[in-house]
Amino acid sequence: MAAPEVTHLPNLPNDVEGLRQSIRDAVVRVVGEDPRQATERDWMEALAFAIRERMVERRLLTRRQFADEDVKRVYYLSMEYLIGRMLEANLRNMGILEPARQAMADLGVNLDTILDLEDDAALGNGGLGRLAACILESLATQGYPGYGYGIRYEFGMFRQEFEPYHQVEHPDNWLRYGNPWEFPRSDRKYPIHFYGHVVEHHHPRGETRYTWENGEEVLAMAYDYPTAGYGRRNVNNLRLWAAKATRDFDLRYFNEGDYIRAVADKAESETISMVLYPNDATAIGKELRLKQEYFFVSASLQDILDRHLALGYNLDALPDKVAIQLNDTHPAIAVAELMRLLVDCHELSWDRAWDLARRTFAYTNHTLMPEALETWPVELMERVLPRHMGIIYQINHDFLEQVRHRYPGDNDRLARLSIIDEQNGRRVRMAHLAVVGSHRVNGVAALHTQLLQETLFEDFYNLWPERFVNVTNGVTPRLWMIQANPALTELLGQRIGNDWQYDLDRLRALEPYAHDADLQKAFLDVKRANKVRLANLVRERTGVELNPDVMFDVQIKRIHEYKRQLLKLLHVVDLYRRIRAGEDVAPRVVLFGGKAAPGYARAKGIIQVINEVADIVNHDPAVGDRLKCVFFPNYEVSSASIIIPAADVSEQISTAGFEASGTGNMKLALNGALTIGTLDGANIEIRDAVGEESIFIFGMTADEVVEHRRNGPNPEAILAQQPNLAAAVEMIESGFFTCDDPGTHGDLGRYLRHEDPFFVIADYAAYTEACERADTLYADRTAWAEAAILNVARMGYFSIDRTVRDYANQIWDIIPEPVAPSRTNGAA
Ligand code: F55
Repeated sequence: MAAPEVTHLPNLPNDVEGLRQSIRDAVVRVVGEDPRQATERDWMEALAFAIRERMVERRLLTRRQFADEDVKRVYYLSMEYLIGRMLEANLRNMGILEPARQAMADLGVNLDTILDLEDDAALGNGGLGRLAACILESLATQGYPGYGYGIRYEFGMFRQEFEPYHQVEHPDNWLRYGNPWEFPRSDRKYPIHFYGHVVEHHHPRGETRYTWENGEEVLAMAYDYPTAGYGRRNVNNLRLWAAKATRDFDLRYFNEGDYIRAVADKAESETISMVLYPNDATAIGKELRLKQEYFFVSASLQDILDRHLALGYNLDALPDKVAIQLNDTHPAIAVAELMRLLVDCHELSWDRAWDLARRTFAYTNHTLMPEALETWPVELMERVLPRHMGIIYQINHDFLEQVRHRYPGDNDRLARLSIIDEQNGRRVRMAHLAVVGSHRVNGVAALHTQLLQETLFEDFYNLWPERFVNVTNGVTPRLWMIQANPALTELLGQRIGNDWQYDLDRLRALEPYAHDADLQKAFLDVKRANKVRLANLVRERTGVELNPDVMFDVQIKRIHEYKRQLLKLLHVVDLYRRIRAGEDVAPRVVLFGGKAAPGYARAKGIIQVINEVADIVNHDPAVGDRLKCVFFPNYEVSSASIIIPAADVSEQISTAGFEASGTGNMKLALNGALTIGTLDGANIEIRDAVGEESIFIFGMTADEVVEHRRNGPNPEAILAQQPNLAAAVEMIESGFFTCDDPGTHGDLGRYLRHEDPFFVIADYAAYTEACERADTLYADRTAWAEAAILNVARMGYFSIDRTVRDYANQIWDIIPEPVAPSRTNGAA
């Protein structure tokens, strides 16, 4: 037993005085600068260090308590965490935002200026990565023993610029100034093996054993990011892995005498964690991607098993003490890797290992789109991960035996269910591996889960209906309300108190005041102030001047055909033409934001045409304030938190059946924007929650879309009957918006007239009609305010805390373990 002074944890003061002292000390001791000469960035770093030492104290308290209480832990495996800035979030969740603001002011530094210096941690593409970040924050906030695992990409999501209309990608060197939030763990390194071959060892009695020999090794080194809960002392951990070359590479030089080659190989092996693939809706068939997936999965599973054994549990207790959630199929190789670790390294029997693995894993699906489903050529998998290919064959063999037994003679079903797709040059279907290897599979909204059961996983659903559950997505109100919208947070506090900050359902207390004229006025004033804040940012970033007194109509999300930015753009062009023709239309600002995958030509074309239309519309003196169109450059988490609170209208207009859930829809509605949306993803649940009066639903249903596809779409016939729409399409394809090269948009015209795969043309009339309903309501300020207030009051269900509780209860079987305030630092 160590002496008390060894086991004692420090307990740093959180008052203004104590913080000021820590920050001043950190400038000298950590940053190495004279406080008299420190720059704003120096102060930012010093502040971050003062917070991080307080976070690590609570992290250690949390870890001690989890160990003492024998808790079950959940491990979230995700290739992406779209975190955004950490400074303000950490200050707020640690409960020291206001004292820190005062301490900084005492030191002569404005906190808000400092907050704005931080780069976003953009280790994700979009919804899937942001959901992972929200889930981690909520696990800590609710006191759940939850750990994140992922990759510490050297370069996150690219920075988007327009030159002047088309997207140009720039590398996101987010670590260039170092990163005060991470704790490098040079003693936490695991070897990760690639290539080589498998050797069978036959034992006279007993099972055949396998060893994986030769090939290459790279090390995975841990970097820890503490994650604080809001309003409690729990601090959880996000562990991100970086690739480091092994000493092998140094030895190679001695063996081969080629120094330059040895160093080059060393550097090459570290490229595994170099860059995030910027694709959000297509599978990436690259060897490096497969290596990234395996790299972080293997390191995470080795670490999880190490911790499990170090805590004194045996492997048979794995499903009782460990739940592992697979965020989409990107980490699905975990199913084979855990089998390898249990069978080859820990020498469990195959059947015992399989039972443990299946009871430990669960899998979240985020898409039905065929092009997004990951499949790996058997030949590639055999070369890169030869042992895993053998394990997958064995899993598939056992699984198909089960299917044969249940459906004798049904070979078509066997082929459909198989983990190996024999049709397309033999490929491993990662979604099938994930379903077979999990005890639960979930979709992310009610419609999405239903469609999973009826289409993509129909055969699996018939086999194992009990495995399928829905967990509708949510968003964290800490970031998406309290941080992003301080003015509304303040107003809510005055009207209904602050209980809703800990239980978002309590926003419902606002309902009885929805028609209160004072509240309505205050609510509209808050919205206007947020619009002024956004207008200032838009002026700074684009030079475009926005009038805060007209409707702000916002579509912010990745650029994709199915999300239908073109539908909104056609509306803009239609309005523009009608304004020029002297028609009186309701004024609006249309704001787009979002990135296109660099290899997705159609999406990049959509960005270009929006920018071109915007340029013409915004400079046409005949238009004035009646129509403005802005493409906000480099849309990211930090800009989302300025845009969202300023939106009057939220565009959620995907072709029904294609958006798994959406989460931007929730953030916008929570901030009082009224949704114009299709019956897709979570829009359906949002309508059920807020009521028909606070949402403008339009367009084909998912069933009608399927029907329409079957009959073959006929955009030309529709265009012939809708002169306004036809005129808008003609205006684009005629080259009106591209003075230099009129041919540029001919292709877009052909695409709309003859292909229109996502029914932009077919839904156009219904869409504009929904926009007009919104215009009419907007013109009645009282009626609008009432609908928007009710919208906010009824969005509590979409808190990520509810989502996480659903996972905890339906899938993980874990309970909260709040760190007791009475727990003293001296406790061992
Ligand atoms: C990232 C990498 C690949 Cl290889 C494929 C997809 C993605 C990705 O970013 N997907 C994504 O963001 N999916 C979205 O997930 C959200 C959270 O569940 C959903 O709300 C949204 O509907 C879905 O498109």
